[in-house]
Amino acid sequence: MRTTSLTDRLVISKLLVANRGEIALRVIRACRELGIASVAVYSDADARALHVREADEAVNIGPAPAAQSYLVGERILDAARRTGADAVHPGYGFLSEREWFARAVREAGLIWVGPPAEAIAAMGSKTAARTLAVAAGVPVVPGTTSALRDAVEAREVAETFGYPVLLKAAAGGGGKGMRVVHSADELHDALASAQREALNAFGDDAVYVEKYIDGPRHVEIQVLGDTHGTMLHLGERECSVQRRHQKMIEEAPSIAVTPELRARMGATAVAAARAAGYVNAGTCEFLLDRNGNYYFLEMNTRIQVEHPVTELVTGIDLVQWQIRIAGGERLPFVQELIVPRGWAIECRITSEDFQNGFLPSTGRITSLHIPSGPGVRWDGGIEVGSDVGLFYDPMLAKLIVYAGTRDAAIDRMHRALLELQIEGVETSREFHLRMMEDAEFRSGDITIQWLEAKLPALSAILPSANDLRAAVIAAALMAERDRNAVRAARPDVSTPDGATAWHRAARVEGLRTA
Ligand code: MV4
Repeated sequence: MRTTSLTDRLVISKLLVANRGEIALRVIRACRELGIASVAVYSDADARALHVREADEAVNIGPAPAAQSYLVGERILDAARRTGADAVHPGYGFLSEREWFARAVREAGLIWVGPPAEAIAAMGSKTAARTLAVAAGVPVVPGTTSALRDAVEAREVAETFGYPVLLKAAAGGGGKGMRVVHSADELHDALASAQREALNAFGDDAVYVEKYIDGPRHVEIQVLGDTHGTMLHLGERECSVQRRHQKMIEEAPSIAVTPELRARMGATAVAAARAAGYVNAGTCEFLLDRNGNYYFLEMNTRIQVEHPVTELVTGIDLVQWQIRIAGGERLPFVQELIVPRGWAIECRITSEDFQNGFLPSTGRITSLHIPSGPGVRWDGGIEVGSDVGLFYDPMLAKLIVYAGTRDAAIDRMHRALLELQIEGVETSREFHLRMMEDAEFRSGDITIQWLEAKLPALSAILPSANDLRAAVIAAALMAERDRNAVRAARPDVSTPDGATAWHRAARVEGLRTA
């Protein structure tokens, strides 16, 4: 029984979580801490999933394909009506950034735990977002704010900004429909293919031009705004370590951001959010170049995968505050007192086979050891027996660590990754171990292009399966020899059994035992 009075004033008493996996669990945990009942929704493939069992109630919303379940707004609203939920949290992905769904939730008389539909719309179009940013005095990459009419106009615009330029889809995001153009003679074909890709991906062929920024970092600012006019920023996340527009490792703070730059970028993000009429948690993405110039790219109008690193360095529970804000509460924080403390790193643990070019891996989790100990957080959606298929995103869990300094956080992540054991599917664990051992990653001197250039060397240093087997056998033999020597000299001392000796020997040899 809860006895605190603080949360008893919450206007939300039952919240439906319109998502699955680790983020559904994250939201359910926040609900439980706030004394709010939770409703899970699930597809046929997720009938036995963790988020279903952890929620107070659960409703089946259809077959495994997301297009027939997690993406069907009507099914989710039905589930809310049937269970008497009074609020909906969309998590990330799925329906989280669909303006029509935010509107439908509101029109059904439910509380939407997210930004106003109008703010989602304002930031959904990249050209509209650029126009809005320019009007608010927010620095954007030099370029156009409206779609190109044809290749002739594209050439004129490119001439004014100078090559290389980048063609981008107005409806885009995530790199689809993007083309780098180095000279005028590439422009015509690049424009045609960018338009074709944009039409295919977004049903809209509008493409615009930006000056191409070479070798920047991806730094994003978390914002949090309430319905009473308070808009705060919670500092930055460094997200430059990504592959094919998928982030792999995120940190807070960024090694490239000084307190002075943080204050300026934070004020910029707050200005962009205010201009969009933003409320709730959101993120402004920036490119940060080598000279400390930063450019607003886009705003993500949802809670993001990497939100935990910000939670750890600020001590502010973003998901709880999303819910409290949706319920009309005031943010009780003062901007000047939100200062990042220590260092947090997140590794995305995916069911992708690092040693086979990150090929998606499927199967049933047969064994799972979750890291713990000082400064370790596991935001996961799997357990032994979980089936990992191809219907949904391959992210199984996020391993997040917190320590006093960046070096200590990297050491801690390395230790936590060594503890992590997952059997049944191939995972990205080995990739992350190699990253934590990499001198360039540790130096922090990286850009958004760094990882893809690094990957061949990172994979190459892996010994072959046969070499590993031979080394493990050698290590086990050495362990057995040592054990016998100890036994002979000290019959009174207990010696480790074979498995323990093997484990220790492998560790001494620097081998991973799974
Ligand atoms: C850019 C850029 C360089 N110059 N814009 C990629 C996805 C979309 N959010 C914007 N992106 C970029 N826009 C200009 N003018 C480079 C990227 C980019 C990128 C940005 C953030 C994180 C990873 C990236 C990987 C490749 C390219």
